[in-house]
Amino acid sequence: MTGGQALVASLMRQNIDTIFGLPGVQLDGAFDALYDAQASGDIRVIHPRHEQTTAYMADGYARTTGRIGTCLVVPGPGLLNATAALSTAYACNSPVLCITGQIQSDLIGVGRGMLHEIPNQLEMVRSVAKHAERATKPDEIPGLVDRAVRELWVGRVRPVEIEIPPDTLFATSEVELMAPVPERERPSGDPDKVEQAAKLLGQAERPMIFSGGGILGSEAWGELQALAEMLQAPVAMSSNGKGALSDRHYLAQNSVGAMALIDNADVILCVGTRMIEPATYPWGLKPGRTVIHMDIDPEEVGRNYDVTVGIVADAKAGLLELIDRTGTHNRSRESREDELIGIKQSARAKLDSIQPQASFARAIRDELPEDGIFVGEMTQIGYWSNLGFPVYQPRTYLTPGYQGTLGWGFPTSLGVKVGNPGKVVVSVNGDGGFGFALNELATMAKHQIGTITIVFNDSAFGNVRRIQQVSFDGRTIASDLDNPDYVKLAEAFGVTGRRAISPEALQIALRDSIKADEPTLIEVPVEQMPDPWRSLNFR
Ligand SMILES: Cc1ncc(C[n+]2csc(CCOP(=O)(O)OP(=O)(O)O)c2C)c(N)n1
Ligand SMILES: [Mg+2]
Repeated sequence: MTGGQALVASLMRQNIDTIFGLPGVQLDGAFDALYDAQASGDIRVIHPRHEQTTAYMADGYARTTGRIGTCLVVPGPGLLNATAALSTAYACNSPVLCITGQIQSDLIGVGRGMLHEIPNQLEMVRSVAKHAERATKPDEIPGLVDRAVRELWVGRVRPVEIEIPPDTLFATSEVELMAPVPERERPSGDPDKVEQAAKLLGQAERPMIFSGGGILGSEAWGELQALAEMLQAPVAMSSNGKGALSDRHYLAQNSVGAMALIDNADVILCVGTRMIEPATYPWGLKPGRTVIHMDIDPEEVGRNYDVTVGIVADAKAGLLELIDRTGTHNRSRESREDELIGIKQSARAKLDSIQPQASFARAIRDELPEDGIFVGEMTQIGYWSNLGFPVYQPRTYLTPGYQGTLGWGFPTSLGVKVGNPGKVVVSVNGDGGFGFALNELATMAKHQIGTITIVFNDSAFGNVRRIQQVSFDGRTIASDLDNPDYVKLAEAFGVTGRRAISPEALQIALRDSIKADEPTLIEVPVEQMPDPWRSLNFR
C-alpha cells in the first residue's frame, strides 16, 4: 500500500472515524487515501476554513467524547496556524492527535526554502505536544501511529503530533498493520501513600475535596461521588473540572462556596488538579495545612503547595483504592446537607448580584437541557459561568484552561457538536473572540453543524477596555471594535441569525433555536459589564 493508505488504515485500526483536516499539496497522498475511506463510510472528513479550527474541533470532539480527536494540516504555516489550538488542548489535557505534512524527505534540514518549510518543525511542535515523531517510509507508519496513540494515553493526557513527508505518502511498500492500542494503564498509586491518605481522610472531622479536569479525563466521576458521600466532604470543582459532580448534589460546590469552606476543613484532598485556586489565590490555603494531592503527573504533585501526602495515580484507579482503604478508618459523620445547601445558597446570592452576567447565564442554563454542552470563552458571560454556571453532567462544560485562548470557543463548539450530534451545544462568545474564527460560519453551513453560537456584542475587547478605564485612568487604546450586522452576517453564510436584547429575549431565542435544531447565531447587544472578580473579592 501507499504511505497514505498505511496512514488511513492505521488510524482506522485505532477506531478513529472522524478527521478534521485542511488539504494542501504535501497531504495529497493522505487525502487521496481518505477519499476511499470516506466513500466506504469508514472515516468522515470535515474541512473547516482555517487550520486553527481543525485542531480546535479535534479538541472539542475529544474532550466531550473521551475519544481521540484527530486533525490533519499542511506543514509550516498550516501547523503554526493550528498551534494556538494545540496549546489549548495541552493546557486542558485533551487527547488530540495532530497529523502534519513535511517537505520532501531528502530536503528536510537543507534549508533550500521549499514550500511551507520551517526549520526544526518537530522541535517547534514539542512545546505544545508531549510527543512528536516523523516516518519517512510507508512501513514505518503503523508503528508511528501506534506510538503516538500509546503516548497519548500514558500518564498525563496531552496532544501528540506525527508528520509524514509527501514522497512517503506516495511511496508503496509492504506494510504490516498493527493491533489497536490496548486500554490505557491506570496506576493506582503507592499503597503506603494511599493508606496514609485513607487514614487522614477517615479520621478527619471536616474533610474537603478539590477536583479538577483530571476527574473528567479519567472518567472518575462515580468514584469521586462515592468517596465524597462516604466522607460527607464538599467537592469544590475547578472551572475546567465542572460537571464531575452534579450541581444538584448538596456536596457540589463552586469556587465561591469553596472560599467559605476552606478555612474550616481539617483535611483537604486535591485530585486531578493543579490546585491553582486553593494554592495560589488570596482566599486559599495558608501554609501548613493537611493536604493530600493525587495526580497522574508526578511533576504536578506538590508543585504549587507543599503537600502532606502526594500520590501519583490515575484518578479513577487511585480514588477506587482510596475508597477501599478509607472504609476501615472512616469515622461516622452527620450529614452536612443543611450546612452545605446554605453555603450553596449564599454563594448563589453573591454570584447573582453580578449583573447582567448572572441573568444572561441563568437564561442559558434554564433552556439548555440537562445534558446540553456549554462551551465558554474569554468573555464576560464566560468568566461568570466559570464560577457560577451550574453543570449537571460530566463533560458538558468546556473552558480553554490556563491558556485563556481568546477565539477558542466558537470553533471548538463545532467539534463538540460533531462528536455529540444528539446534544444541544451552545457557545458563548464576545464580539472580539468570535471574530477570530467567524469564517467558520461557512463550516457550520457546509457541514450542517447545528450549534447555537451566542455573540455578546459590546463593540469592544470589553475586558481590556474595562481594565484600561479602571486601572489606566480611561486611557483606552486598541480596545474598541466596529462590528458587522451579525444577523445579516449569519444569513450571508446560510446560518440562521437572531437578535436578543435582554436575558428574557435570549431565553426565548434559545428555545426557538433548540426547537429548530439548525446552525444558528444569536447576537446579544450589551453594554459594558462589571468586573466579576472584584465584587467577589476573588483576586
Ligand atoms: C489569544 C489571545 N489573545 C488576546 C487575549 C487577551 N484578551 C483577553 S480578553 C480580551 C478581550 C475579549 O473581548 P471580547 O471577546 O469581545 O469579550 P468581552 O470582554 O468584550 O466580553 C483580550 C483581547 C487572549 N486572552 N487570548
Ligand atoms: Mg466584546
